[in-house]
Amino acid sequence: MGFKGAPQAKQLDGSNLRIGIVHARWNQSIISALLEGVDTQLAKMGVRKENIVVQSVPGSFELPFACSKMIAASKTQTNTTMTATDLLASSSTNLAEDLKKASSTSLSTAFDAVIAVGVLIKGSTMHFEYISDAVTKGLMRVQLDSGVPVIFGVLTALTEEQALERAGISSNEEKNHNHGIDWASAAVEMALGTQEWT
Ligand code: DLZ
Repeated sequence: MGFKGAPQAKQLDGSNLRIGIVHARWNQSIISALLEGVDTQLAKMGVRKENIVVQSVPGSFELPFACSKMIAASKTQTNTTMTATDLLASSSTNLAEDLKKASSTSLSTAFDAVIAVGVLIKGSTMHFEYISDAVTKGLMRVQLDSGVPVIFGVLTALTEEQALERAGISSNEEKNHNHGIDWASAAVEMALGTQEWT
């Protein structure tokens, strides 16, 4: 029996995208499996390794702040591969041609999408409810405020077994599905979509 929950991934080309990943370190083995799912799917969709930046934070509660900082920092760096000095040193006598080349080699380092990955497992106190709510609202706010899609890669599981199933590593193979795959597809789709809308 195949997994029926996730919509079919579109055939999309992520080869020009830059993707940020921020993950929490709580429930590390589950996080690792989810990150593997993200990584495999990003590669399948053509996203290049050098265009993926991974950062970690202690727990899920820190994800919104970290995503916000990561996006803001990436927007302020614009890497121009041909500088004015390069232009002056250029042996070509055709300045117009050189200027055209310089602008076409300018590469933005801004992220096209960020994936926030965390695993929250319900305990015996209200901690789970408060953090789940804060993180969900925080990540939504970051994407609306920044204009950069932030993918909600946070499992909010009632039991550890549920989280293992959603990371594709439980002993019940029938129930296994790695949600990291869906998060990577969503990141590429949203990144390409927002490029088309502007
Ligand atoms: C404190 C805490 C607890 C109890 N459970 C989790 C969890 O299941 N998953 C997770 O990502 N983080 C957990 N944390 C840590 C908080 O997210 C946060 O890192 C701390 O409260 C410090 O702000």
